Amino acid sequence: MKRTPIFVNRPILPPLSDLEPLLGEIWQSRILTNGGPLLRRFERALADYLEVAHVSIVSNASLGLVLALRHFGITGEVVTTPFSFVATSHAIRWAGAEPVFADVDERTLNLDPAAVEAAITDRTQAILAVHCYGIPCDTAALADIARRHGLRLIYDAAHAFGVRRAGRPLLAEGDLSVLSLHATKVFNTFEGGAIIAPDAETKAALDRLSNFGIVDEVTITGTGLNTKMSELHAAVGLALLPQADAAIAARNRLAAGYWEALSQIPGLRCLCPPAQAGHNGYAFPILVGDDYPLTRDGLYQRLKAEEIHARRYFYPLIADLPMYRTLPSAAPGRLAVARRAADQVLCLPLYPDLAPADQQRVIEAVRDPQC
Ligand code: T4K
Repeated sequence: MKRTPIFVNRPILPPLSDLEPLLGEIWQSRILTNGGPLLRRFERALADYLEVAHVSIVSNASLGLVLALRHFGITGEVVTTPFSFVATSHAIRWAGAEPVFADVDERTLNLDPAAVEAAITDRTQAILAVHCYGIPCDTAALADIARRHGLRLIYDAAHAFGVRRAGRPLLAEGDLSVLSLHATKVFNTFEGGAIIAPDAETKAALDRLSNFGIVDEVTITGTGLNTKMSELHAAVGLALLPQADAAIAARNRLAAGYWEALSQIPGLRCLCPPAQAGHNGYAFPILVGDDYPLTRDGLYQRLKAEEIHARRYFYPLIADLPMYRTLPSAAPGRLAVARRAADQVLCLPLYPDLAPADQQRVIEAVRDPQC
């Protein structure tokens, strides 16, 4: 019997009835983009929800990262993690700079501060760290390294919507943080992103860069890009924001269920400890080790045969992709922790309305992989 597919992720959506009045406003005003009224409202609502000073909303996080690097004029070396979605390194290249890979920490799979420090040269201008799966980086150690070496510290916070640590929003860390509002994220505007800015002046500069560098009809001050979000996407964001808390709570409940069922299985390591206060339940990554009856790829295929579409986020390692593997920092023998993680990781299906019976199907298939 063909079973219904279970995907790794499903987006949350606002009720259409909440979206319709906002669409009515767009049709009435005929302002479709270029920093319209809904975008401005969404920007304020998002900053308030995230408890950050300012956000500059963009069309996606990839371009947000490019803008963040361009804002600081980074064209030299950027120390970064190879264990991420490929957008992280691609953004460095699109900004005109060069990635230098440093290994990750075994416990978090985020940049290892000691490896970062060892990778710094006199051409290094910035660190681009990722809070992978919404798990916080060692922000204190990275800030200390950045300060001592006079580097910019930028966070790819694509996965970190709403994450708090010791009562503080993680997104407030670093010189700038970039959030993704893509369909696959904890909160989405279909496509979208946001740069968290510490002050109004930085936000204004980022907003200009996002709009061709335009100041007014006759003044253009920088080589800007078009990375604006439309009113349609902003309307989705405004209509969906009231559901963000419930979505995070549901994700954390499901993640706790996986932890309970899978954390004691020999050969498996669950990366995210159970619902740490302030986490957002973005993903449930497991690492498949030698004591498990199947390899990671064996488990991936076994689940797929059951129509369970787990995903190998993040494999292949960025440093092993054709456009990066000739870099000295990507050489074989380096990045041992990241390479092992890329070979072992599997993200299990996790989204707010994952039905209990479907989660049970996943748990049973992982628990008894040879049935
Ligand atoms: N930095 C990091 C660390 C990131 O992870 C990402 C993006 C970025 C930067 C860049 O952010 P953006 O520029 O996108 O804002 C997805 C996403 O496209 C990507 O945004 C995300 N990270 C990455 C981790 O995953 P794919 O190619 O794996 O997605 P796809 O289309 O295979 O979708 C995965 C599953 O989600 C599907 O099996 C079904 C479900 N899905 C997906 C979409 C798009 C839906 O149910 N509905 C949908 O509309 O890259």
